[in-house]
Amino acid sequence: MTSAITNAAMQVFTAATQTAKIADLQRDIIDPSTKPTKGLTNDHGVFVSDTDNWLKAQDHGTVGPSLLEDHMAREKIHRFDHERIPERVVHARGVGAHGYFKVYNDSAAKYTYAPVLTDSSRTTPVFARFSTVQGSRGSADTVRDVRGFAVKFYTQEGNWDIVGNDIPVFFIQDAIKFPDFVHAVKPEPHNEVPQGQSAHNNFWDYVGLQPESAHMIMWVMSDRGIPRSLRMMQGFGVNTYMLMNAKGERYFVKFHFLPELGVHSLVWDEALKLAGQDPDFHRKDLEEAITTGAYPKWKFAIQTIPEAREHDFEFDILDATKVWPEELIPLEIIGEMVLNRTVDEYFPETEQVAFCTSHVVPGIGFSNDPLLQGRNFSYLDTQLTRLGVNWQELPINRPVCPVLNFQRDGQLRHKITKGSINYWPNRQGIGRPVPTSEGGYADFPQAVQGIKLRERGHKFQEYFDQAQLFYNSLAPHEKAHVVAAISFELSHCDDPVVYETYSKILNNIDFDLAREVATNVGGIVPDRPARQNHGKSTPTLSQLYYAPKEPTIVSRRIAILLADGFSMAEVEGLRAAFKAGQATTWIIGPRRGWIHPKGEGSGSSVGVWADHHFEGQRSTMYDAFIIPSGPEHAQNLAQNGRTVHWIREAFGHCKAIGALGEGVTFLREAVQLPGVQFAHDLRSNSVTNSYGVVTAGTYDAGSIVADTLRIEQDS
Ligand code: HDE
Repeated sequence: MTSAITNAAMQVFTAATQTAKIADLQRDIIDPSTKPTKGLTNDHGVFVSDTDNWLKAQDHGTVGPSLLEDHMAREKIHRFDHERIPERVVHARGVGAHGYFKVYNDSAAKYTYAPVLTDSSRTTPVFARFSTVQGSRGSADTVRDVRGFAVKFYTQEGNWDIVGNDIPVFFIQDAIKFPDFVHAVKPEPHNEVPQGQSAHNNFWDYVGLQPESAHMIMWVMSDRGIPRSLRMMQGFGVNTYMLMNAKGERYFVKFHFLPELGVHSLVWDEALKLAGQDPDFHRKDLEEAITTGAYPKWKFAIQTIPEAREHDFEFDILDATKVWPEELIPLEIIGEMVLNRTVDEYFPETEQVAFCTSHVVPGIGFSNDPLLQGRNFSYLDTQLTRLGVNWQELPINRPVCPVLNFQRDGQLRHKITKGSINYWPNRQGIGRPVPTSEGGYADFPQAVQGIKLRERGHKFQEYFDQAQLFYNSLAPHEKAHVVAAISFELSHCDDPVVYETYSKILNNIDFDLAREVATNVGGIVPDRPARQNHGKSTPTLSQLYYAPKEPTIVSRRIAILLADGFSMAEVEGLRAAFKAGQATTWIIGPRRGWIHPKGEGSGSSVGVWADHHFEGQRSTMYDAFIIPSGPEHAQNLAQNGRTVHWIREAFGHCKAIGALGEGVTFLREAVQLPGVQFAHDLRSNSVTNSYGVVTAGTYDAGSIVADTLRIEQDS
């Protein structure tokens, strides 16, 4: 990225992001450039004169033993030895950003008295952390996995956390199963293989024996499992929560985030390659979008069901393996979330942020969803191990509203509370703090009765209806991707019991799916469906449904492939047009340096500065490509194996590709696929579009951009 873009955008975003939480964090931010002293100190403030030589007993010129008395050296090493904390047992790899949340009006007041959801004059600061689930902190971003979508709302009534995912359902129905599920998906215990993948015996063995996971498996094996960007995913609270209104009425609720840029995915081959070529692809994408001012934005929506209608549905609304179909319970869009600030330092913010499903504010509560009830125990518990008992005092976790209570002591307590009283009730009862019902969290007076049993409701026993609904709702290419994904995963399982069992599970979802996968992986090919397909489908489950209404190239990465001898006017025109569409443009040339247009010699400083050289990047890192005209430039490109590979690979990944004049000749030769013709006449001005490739004889930035937009949208 050019520093010019970064600096300009930085100024815009610095001004725009002063939420109450950012102001709060300032108390703990150290900016070395503004410290009154330049001197380097130890942890106790004593200046250090030498950080590079351990104190030794030696004659000058000889090496003597290092002395333990060097307290400066010992402190440095001790601190270093303890830099790591336990990584999250799941969702270890993540990336976070700050932003804000706003509601549009008070329409949700029908359901809740929580001001964060009803007061449109408020801007609530948020911190969002996105994550993969299976891999360790150092694993790759683009693996096939669920993505965590956790948001901490720093409301004036305290912190509220939605600890959600990019997929609306979950693998299991009861929290007690979570340790088994996680053990099964994580690297196998004997050899700690595989990393960042569910393609192994134990995972498919477990889910084959737990058919309640079938619905979630369909989602993870679909394109949802390999998002193009964290900014292009839906977010779901998954569990069923409760809302309470001022009249004391309760509603079941599900929370949704809908990305402004639509839902988009990588293709599997791209995801696999990126995992090696750029393991930080999603982290960098988020950072690039925010620092260039293309702030990620989601609409926030709720689905609600009045308490009295709990049992009116075919499925149990407390079962986290089921969606609430939008045809039955429509989404109400009530607000939006924008992320507009990257973190200053990864560890104290993204690593130390601690989410808990039990963090709710007055007006929001819990349902009896058995997954949620277990989660409410687990998250607080895990933070104690990860961060210690005073984790809520850490800057990223502390609320922006006052905290005052009699909780005390414990390791690493930061706060110093004055006074002689640390209990309630106390003889100074009029003092502070006193429990207050006004504005306090109110539990709903709910009658509870039952027999203690280890059982699940009978509707929880139905596992395949919605898995089938999801699969039926996919477009043909999306279905093909599911077949390929499950076939890939089961191919990595070498125990026949595993792939045979799973082929059978699939036959409960779709006969063709089961047959295709079983044939691919050596399973038992069924000769009849295990159950009748109910034939229902809904458009809202395919990610195509979430494409933006107007095509957009905002924040898309467009590479202009250049060799010496190109046309300067064209490149300048294209760059200006892409910039106007808020895409980022990257010049890729034979070297990082000046690439010269037609008629300029190698010593000339007339030209375009290449951001990268052909070998330094890969086609997978870009959304679209343009090859300008120029006979010499096209010939230079054609002679380079790497550029030919760039184009062939991008074409195979269905990327939008544009070419002009002689660039089209290069493109045609590079792709060289039998039967693929880019209809094009070099003398003609007309723009043609076939196979996602836009070609034109001569330069007209307007039509090239318009067509690229259209293709971007289609692909
Ligand atoms: Fe989590 N989950 N989870 N989970 N989860 C954790 O908490 C757990 C579940 C989710 O960015 C852990 O702080 C149980 C569903 C996200 O810091 C842990 C169960 C959903 C994150 C934990 C579930 C999630 C976590 C590990 C079964 C989607 C990352 C570290 C009942 C709605 C949050 C931590 C972040 C993290 C427990 C199931 C989402 C161990 C017991 C369902 C996004 O406490």
